Amino acid sequence: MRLLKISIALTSLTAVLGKTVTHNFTASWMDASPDGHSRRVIGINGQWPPPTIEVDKGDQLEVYLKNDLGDRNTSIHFHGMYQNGSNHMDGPVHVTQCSIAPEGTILYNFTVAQNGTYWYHSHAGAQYPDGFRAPIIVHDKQAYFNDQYDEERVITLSDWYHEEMAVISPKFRSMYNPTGAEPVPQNILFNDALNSSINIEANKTYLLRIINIGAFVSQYFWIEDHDLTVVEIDGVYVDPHPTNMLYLTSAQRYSVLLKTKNTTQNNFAIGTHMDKEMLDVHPKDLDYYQTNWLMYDSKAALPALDIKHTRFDNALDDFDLIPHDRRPLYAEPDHQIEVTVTMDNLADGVNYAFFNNITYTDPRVPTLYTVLSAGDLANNAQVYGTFTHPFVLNHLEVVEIVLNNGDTSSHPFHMHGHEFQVIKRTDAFEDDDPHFYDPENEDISLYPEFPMRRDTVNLNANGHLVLRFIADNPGVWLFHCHVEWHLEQGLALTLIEAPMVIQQTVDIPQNHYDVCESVGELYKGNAAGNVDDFLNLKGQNTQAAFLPDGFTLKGYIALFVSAIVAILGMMSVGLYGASDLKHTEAALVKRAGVYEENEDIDDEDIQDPSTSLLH
Ligand SMILES: [Cu+2]
Repeated sequence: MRLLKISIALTSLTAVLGKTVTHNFTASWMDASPDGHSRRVIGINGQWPPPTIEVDKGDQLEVYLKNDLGDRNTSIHFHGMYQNGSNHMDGPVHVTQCSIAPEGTILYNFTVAQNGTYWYHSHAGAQYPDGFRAPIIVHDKQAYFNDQYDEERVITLSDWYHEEMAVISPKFRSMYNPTGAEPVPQNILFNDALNSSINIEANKTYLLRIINIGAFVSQYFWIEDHDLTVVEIDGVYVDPHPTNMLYLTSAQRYSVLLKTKNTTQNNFAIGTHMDKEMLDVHPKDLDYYQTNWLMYDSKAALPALDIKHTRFDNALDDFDLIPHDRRPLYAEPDHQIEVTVTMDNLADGVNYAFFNNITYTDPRVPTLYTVLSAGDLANNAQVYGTFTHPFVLNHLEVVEIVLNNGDTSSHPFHMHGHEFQVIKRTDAFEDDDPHFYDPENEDISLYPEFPMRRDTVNLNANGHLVLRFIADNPGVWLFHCHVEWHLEQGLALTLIEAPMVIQQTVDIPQNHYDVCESVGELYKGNAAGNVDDFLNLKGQNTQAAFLPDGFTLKGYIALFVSAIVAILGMMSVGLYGASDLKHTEAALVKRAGVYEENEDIDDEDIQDPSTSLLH
């Protein structure tokens, strides 16, 4: 009897706590040809596409990642997982962990206390577009739409390049690409193939989980002659919302209910279309559309897409969605962070991306490890360095982020560790008419009563966004553009949320420190690796020097072009660059507009511009 009681108790405990799901992942190079062109990709356990992770809400997920890539470091980020109490399992290198060197193994181990559609991807330099990305599905027996569908299907959308990132990225971030034109993908894939089919039966309802696991372009998604009902975005359940077309930026997810036809002898085209507005150049031989099929009958014809009658201007606006939990607008903010996105050239000729003049540059010590080694100084943003662009948040305060877009392109912004309320989003505007946030004329009565929440949101060209969240998840969280090219250009900042609580709740396993030891990266000290004086940032990684005042992008390009055609011009660029590199770290810090009072930085501290986003 007693044994039975213990057994019942253990069973119910497991039901509450969830089971443990363990994956042993070995990342290695292999060949694949998803679009007919064979290339080297990063597979997991000799499999590409990498396996989908499936868990139930409440499960413990353990992923052992062994790096068998041989020629580079790696890591995994579990996109959309809040990692409450497990900040060190978040994955971005130099933010919450060191890079995993070849032959190294790390254990990611955390409780999945949320539900919905997610994905995992490498977060070590520009690496996931080489194929290291796949879905994570968190099943939830309590989902409000659980009894409204018969079966589910997972659909991934992705742009695809024929060359490896290690080949494309250096060419992209180079003085020979002064406008920062993003590499144009060769294809868009659907479930990592071309012309795929989703097999379904008539007179049923399906839950489609659609994920854009791509690196760059946003995509439109629609199924001809079928309606979609949105029920989830980025893990947040929303009230049922009918639409016939979705627009997914990189990293966004939608779950939709699809009611199939009662009877039909036909198959239907599923269209995907890359957002051409995001491309700086439009190659003539690029296929901007892909045709896939909703397959009712494998013997029936496969119809072509009817592009002529397809309208893209009525794709779903996610701002209109209402979270099913009806969480009201958060209170007026305790802490407002306003940043403006710009793209510009620095003195090395490379085109960078900035929040308020700062382009993210990796610290020498992962920011989380600085929190854990800084004692009381962890509350002082200065210890995290200038170029991680740190903001220290107080525990449980309401934080508002205002994002102005001073760029001519849209950008999908992702916050680690949180979903945020999107309380305002302007349309896109022309270059000569940017619409930035104006506190004097802000009409807060227009903010939604129940704002939509998600973890990745699109910022329109030359417009602005206002986001709110509650700082209830102590940790170090990166906030960045999810266009991998723009992250490479430094479009990121660091939120250090409740550092004193992090010190009390996060316990780094020895395995993670061993990873640092074997790769030779620091795991104690401030952003410069200084362990004796945390306010002394001497030796921190810095961004490249600014161009001289009055030196515009147009001026730079003109000089660049003239330099190509004249040896003399080339020499002048060299001289300009050489003279400008004499800009000191102190001058850079001052120009960036922060910590001007830091007297510990002196004029001799000249550092090479960091290229450390590539690992
Ligand atoms: Cu971007």
